[in-house]
Amino acid sequence: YYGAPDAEEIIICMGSVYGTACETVDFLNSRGRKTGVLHVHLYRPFVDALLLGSIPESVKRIAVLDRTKESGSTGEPLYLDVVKALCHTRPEVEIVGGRYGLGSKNTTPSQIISVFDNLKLPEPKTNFTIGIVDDVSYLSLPEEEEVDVTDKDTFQARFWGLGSDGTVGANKNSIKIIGDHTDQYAQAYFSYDSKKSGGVTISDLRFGKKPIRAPYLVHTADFVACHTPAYIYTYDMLAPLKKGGSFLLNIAWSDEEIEAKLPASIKRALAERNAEFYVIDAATIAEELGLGGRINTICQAAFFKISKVIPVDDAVTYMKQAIVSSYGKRGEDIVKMNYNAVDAGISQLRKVEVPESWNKAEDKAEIERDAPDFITDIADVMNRQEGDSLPVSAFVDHVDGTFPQGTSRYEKRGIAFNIPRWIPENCIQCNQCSYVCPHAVIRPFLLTEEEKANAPEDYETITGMRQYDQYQFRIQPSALDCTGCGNCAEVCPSKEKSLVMEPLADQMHQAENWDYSMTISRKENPLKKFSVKGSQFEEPLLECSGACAGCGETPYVKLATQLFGDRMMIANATGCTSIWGGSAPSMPYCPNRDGHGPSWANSLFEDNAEYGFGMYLGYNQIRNRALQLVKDLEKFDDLPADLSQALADFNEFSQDRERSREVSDKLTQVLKNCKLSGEAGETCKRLSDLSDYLMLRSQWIIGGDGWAYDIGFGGLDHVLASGEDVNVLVLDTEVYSNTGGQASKATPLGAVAQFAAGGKERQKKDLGLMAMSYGYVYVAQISMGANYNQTLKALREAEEYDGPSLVIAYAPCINHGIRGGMVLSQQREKDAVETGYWHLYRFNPDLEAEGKNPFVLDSREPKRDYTEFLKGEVRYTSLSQKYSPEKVDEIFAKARDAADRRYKTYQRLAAAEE
Ligand SMILES: Cc1ncc(C[n+]2csc(CCOP(=O)(O)OP(=O)(O)O)c2C)c(N)n1
Ligand code: SF4
Ligand code: SF4
Ligand code: SF4
Repeated sequence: YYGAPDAEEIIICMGSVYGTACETVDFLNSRGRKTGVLHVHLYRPFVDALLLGSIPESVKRIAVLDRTKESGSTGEPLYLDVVKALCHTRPEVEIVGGRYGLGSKNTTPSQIISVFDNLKLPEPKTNFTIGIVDDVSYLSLPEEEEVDVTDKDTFQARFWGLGSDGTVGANKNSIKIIGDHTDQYAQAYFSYDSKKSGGVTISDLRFGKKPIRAPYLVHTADFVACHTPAYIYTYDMLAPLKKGGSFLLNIAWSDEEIEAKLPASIKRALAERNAEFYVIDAATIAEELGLGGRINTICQAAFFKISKVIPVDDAVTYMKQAIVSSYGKRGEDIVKMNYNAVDAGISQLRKVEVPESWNKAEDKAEIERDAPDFITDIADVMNRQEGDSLPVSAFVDHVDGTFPQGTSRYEKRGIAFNIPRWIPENCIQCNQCSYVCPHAVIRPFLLTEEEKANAPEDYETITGMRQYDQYQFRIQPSALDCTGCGNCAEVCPSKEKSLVMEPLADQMHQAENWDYSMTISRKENPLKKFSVKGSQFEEPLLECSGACAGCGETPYVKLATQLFGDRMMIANATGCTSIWGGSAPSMPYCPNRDGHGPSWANSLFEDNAEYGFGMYLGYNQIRNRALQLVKDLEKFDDLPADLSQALADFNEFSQDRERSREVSDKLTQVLKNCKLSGEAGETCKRLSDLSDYLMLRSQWIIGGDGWAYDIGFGGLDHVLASGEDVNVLVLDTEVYSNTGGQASKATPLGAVAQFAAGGKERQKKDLGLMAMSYGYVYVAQISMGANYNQTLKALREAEEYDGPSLVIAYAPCINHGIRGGMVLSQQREKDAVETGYWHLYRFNPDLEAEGKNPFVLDSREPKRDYTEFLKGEVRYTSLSQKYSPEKVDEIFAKARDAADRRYKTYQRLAAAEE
């Protein structure tokens, strides 16, 4: 128990909220209230006597806080235990229960004050919630403005960084410096959005001479830093800044540019708070020092200089000591470079005067945005990191957890440094740039002469090739959605490159060209959809995802949506695919212009195959009912001609994958307008109610190797064994990518991964071979960059095969540490096959029925050295930090032997019946 010995109102709680409650109790009691908090340390066994012995005699009212929501229960668990403990012994005590911290909300002192204020009311509310504004069931307690109850000498700071710019690492380092070298207490919280890389990072740090209890994020800051210039347009960063606090902005602007360009809201906030404003051009300094984009040390030094949490000279000494221990082994030059970064952070920091006129700075007129309500009312708010402010009523249309599709295209993150510029005269119109783009943000467009005439001035085009020469052709990237991975330019096969990467800052006009491209009419695909070039004239129904720049996973799924997207149902395992595939409010799966797109859902990591199988069975159960109703309807005489025709067409093509959509849509339309009465009319209506289920769908089950090879393997095996018509796509990054690269059974021998620090000791599992052993499962291994055609062919065959299919796709990932970067994703897919690291094959049981060998080996005999591949990735080369060169050679040789053995097995299979 903590608080007033003669408290009349107390809170009973478990876990870290106790710290907040203690702080708040101190705050309230210092203002004359008599409050307290009882902390339950041991929940089971729950000892009534100990609880009763800890509650002061003076207590009249108790609020029990639970961080859980037990649907259907009369109260939450701790509340019920407390009620039971007191009901006979102290029945006069009034007990209410409430929920806190739901949806990972912070619990702050002002929320705790609202709990104590509730206890003071004549009739305190029970079953209340705090931390949300519940304007639907009105259970939330009203919350006053946030109070700052932290010790006045505790220094609080918030840093905004870009994922992988080093901000988080630098802040961890600052915490260590202060923790190790001073007697101060230190605390840090790090929060991230759900983009894979290139997202937002927020670091909240506290330092102080007294113990720090506050187990919540900083909401009143002495210091705010913005390490990413673009954020000043998006986030309300200065909201927590205290009066007299400091703001550090990393930006290349002169004082004049600041006056001209700094958003008015920031100017006003600085002036109103009488804040100190500092700038540093960390990006230029880093570039000049040879640190590339690593601005972290420079900004960290600037922080120490401004904040004075410790004497700046001490901070410099400690930072330099930390540099020696981190980089000492990498040579004097690296150490020197980082020393210089520290010195530059101190010496090149510039203070900017905040003129009084900024108090009245006026906002520029906002450009109106053509976006659905969901985007402006929910997605934009969440993307500004202000989602916690949304009231419950904002979500009434989403109570079942469904979110609209196609929301990612509105994000326009503008995170690329360089984007591709198209050089029309070099272009051979192969569409390969579009084929490989991980974000579907470079596409070929076909324009009529009129559309060309209406286009923006710099919208160059060339005459389309033979099959579509009635149109003008243009390759258009989306400037603000491109991540700058460079894969498009890298693969561009024209003699002189038709794509060159140029700074986004110089290419902003492309944004308008993209917007125009999105308005032009859709043309019938002039080529075969199932060809590399033709597939890219189909709308991608996965676009602008939050995957890392250059991710190897997304191009496969994007291609599948171009081939089957308007009838796909996707069950997605948890993993990167579910994070870039659908993290609220960002939904990159989208409908086509007719409103048809993949339905997508994510269940668990471990049960995805079963989940997808359930989708398939559930859908078909209802579809069978619809098919029966079609039969029933046909039995009626004198059906209207249009209905008879629609039924006949439907029957003819209901099982035709490519035409099922057309005949189902037609029948749906006719049923909608059907005026029949009596039994026939009733049957029509019942069928019309089920018209969403007429289509032959394409069931996909998608996930990573961690899911398919390891945790979900039992279920996957079971579903493949079922013989049903489901398609499984495994994006094989050879590690658990989403959680930072843990080894899976797909990790090859020798690869360094988490839990395999010395290189994996055993060889990769052959999932494909296991599935082939059933004899009735279609199996393929693909690697897009190695063979675009084989990838497309395998996806097509898998989908067409009337039974279970398993496609395993090699997917380069940031966790591989590709030397040369993710710009080489496609190239690595090619290298993998050419060096015998990865093998391409297709096993099609249908061929057996034709008397042919079902196994087709699409990989040629490796023409390059296996170790050449390994030497291109840090996950292999880092072995040399642990082992002697001889030992590394030995591991590499073992890895090559394992891959050779695999290839020989495939060769034997391919030769079996020749
Ligand atoms: C049962 C369970 N264990 C662990 C996790 C945490 N987790 C989420 S995603 C993930 C890794 C997924 O790896 P993989 O299947 O290879 O997909 P990738 O991220 O590589 O696309 C893990 C371990 C979880 N969600 N559920
Ligand atoms: S740079 Fe990358 S993200 Fe941008 S258009 Fe090219 S392939 Fe797509
Ligand atoms: S890859 Fe190059 S040549 Fe091919 S369409 Fe794109 S820009 Fe043109
Ligand atoms: S698979 Fe790798 S590259 Fe792709 S999003 Fe995940 S971590 Fe990033």
